[in-house]
Amino acid sequence: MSARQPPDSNQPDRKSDAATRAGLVIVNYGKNLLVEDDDGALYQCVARRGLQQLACGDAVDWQPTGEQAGVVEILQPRNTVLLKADGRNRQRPLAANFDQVVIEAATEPAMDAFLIDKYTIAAELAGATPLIIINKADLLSAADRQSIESLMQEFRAIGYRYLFTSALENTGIDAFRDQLTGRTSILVGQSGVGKSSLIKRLLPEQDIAVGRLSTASGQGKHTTTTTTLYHLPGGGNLIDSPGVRDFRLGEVDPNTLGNGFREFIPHLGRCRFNDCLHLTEPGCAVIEAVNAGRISERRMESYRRLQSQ
Ligand SMILES: Nc1nc2c(ncn2[C@@H]2O[C@H](COP(=O)(O)OP(=O)(O)OP(=O)(O)O)[C@@H](O)[C@H]2O)c(=O)[nH]1
Ligand SMILES: [Mg+2]
Ligand SMILES: [Zn+2]
Repeated sequence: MSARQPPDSNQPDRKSDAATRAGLVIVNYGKNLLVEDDDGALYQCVARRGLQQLACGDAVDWQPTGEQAGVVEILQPRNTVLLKADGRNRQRPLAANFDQVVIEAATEPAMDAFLIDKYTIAAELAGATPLIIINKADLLSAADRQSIESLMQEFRAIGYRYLFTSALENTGIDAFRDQLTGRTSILVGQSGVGKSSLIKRLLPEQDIAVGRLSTASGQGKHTTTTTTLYHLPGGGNLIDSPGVRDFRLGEVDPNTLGNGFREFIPHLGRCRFNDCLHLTEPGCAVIEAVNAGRISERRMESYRRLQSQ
């Protein structure tokens, strides 16, 4: 037997089975991963060569290589995944195995209804439920509140929940916690809306960095740079993610996009043409529903915008 040959080369399965343990990816720092075992202990891991990109929330099999270190060997199939484009415009997994996408917005930075739409569609296409949080409620004038309420009525009509919170004044936090209990949620939204601030309210013991809004630009300073999974005391997990300027949906088949609009679903399959894209086709059941006031014009406009991107 050559010295370079691994000692277990005749029985690779037995060896790896014996040493392999189940784990949960808590943070992905790029090359390095923080993996939690079934007992809640944390290990600094690297992925074995050739393994696909891992994400926060991934279920993995890994092998210890030292006291608190290991190598991730196997990625378990994902129930859900959210992708994001990296600097080179390649799609990378941001987080996996969540069942709820919490879309956080505020008036500072200015609310972007199209961004909220895109997140609801990403959630639906991933197979997760959207929840909308309007944070910084303490900053809202009566007029702000009214215009936000009327936008939220659109989302409510679709079947989405929304809540007002203030991380600053500690309001709406209990209602928010209720929506998180027993689920794995990912918190998304523009930089500076207060995602980390809300998590701090839910987990006061944790050391969570919070950024400052530059008053000059109204843009959030990018504070959270890694996606991290936190366990909630009442059960459930919450994943904090770095804020975005813009969120792109990535590659979606034009024929599939309509499935991301939950309010389109009852009308899909009722168009004259099987391959109807609901843009200008005659006999389109979705366009009829818009004309009849059953689908919001604004959401339809978002649909058209996404189809043309
Ligand atoms: N007035 C007010 N300010 C808030 C509230 N929540 C957060 N902020 C402030 O908003 C700024 C940004 O908060 P973060 O929690 O860092 O925002 P974030 O969404 O995590 O930002 P990124 O990590 O960059 O994505 C901080 O200065 C917070 O103090 C709130 O409810 N009301
Ligand atoms: Mg943050
Ligand atoms: Zn149609």
